[in-house]
Amino acid sequence: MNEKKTAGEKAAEFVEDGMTIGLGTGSTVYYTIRKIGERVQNGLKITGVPTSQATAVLARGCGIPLADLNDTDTIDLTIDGADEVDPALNGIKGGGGALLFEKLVANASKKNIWVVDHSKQVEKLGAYPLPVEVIPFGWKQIMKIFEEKGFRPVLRMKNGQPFQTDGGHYIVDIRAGHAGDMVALGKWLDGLTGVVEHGLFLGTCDLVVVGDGESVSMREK
Ligand code: DER
Repeated sequence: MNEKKTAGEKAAEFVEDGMTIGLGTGSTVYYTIRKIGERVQNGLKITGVPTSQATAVLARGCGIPLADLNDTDTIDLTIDGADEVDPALNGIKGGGGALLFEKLVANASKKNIWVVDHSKQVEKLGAYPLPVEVIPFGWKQIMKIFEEKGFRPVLRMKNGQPFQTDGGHYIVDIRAGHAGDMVALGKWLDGLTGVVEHGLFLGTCDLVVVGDGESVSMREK
């Protein structure tokens, strides 16, 4: 059974007529967007706010009307994926490279739902490399800072070139799981000049929909 599909399609049930919906990025929320598109074809009236170019193309292809975040007052519900989710529904995101726009859309949302397969559930965040979005100018200086902290930074590459986000930034993946206090780590990263955003999403998710084999479960914050 496709656990991503099970979770993704289940989350689409939370979408109601007249809502403005934040549309996440990734291979699980892909199924949510497809299911929402089917419902739009059957008369559902919603407006989607995409978190990436890739999601905008997918949503447009599904016939979902879209709006830019800057033209949106509030977002009723955002549905997105995640790379790790702990028991308190804190998470690591950014595996798909969309973390900055995802965090902006999530922060503008009344409710956030994450859709994951069961492998994303962890007791403690940090086994998954933490994506850190940095501006290209001086990225090597930031790498040095991470190396001195023992975070083993890796510049994310694509087709032999540094991966570029929709915002034109680079992503450095760091292994900081041993840092322990994720709140303190997030605050430290927020203070680093040249760091645009990071993939620690703490206190964001209200409900996680988990695909597990044939079944789907949900956990609220
Ligand atoms: O970049 C992200 O945070 C995406 O939501 C993504 O990493 C989610 O992973 P998925 O493709 O396994 O759903």
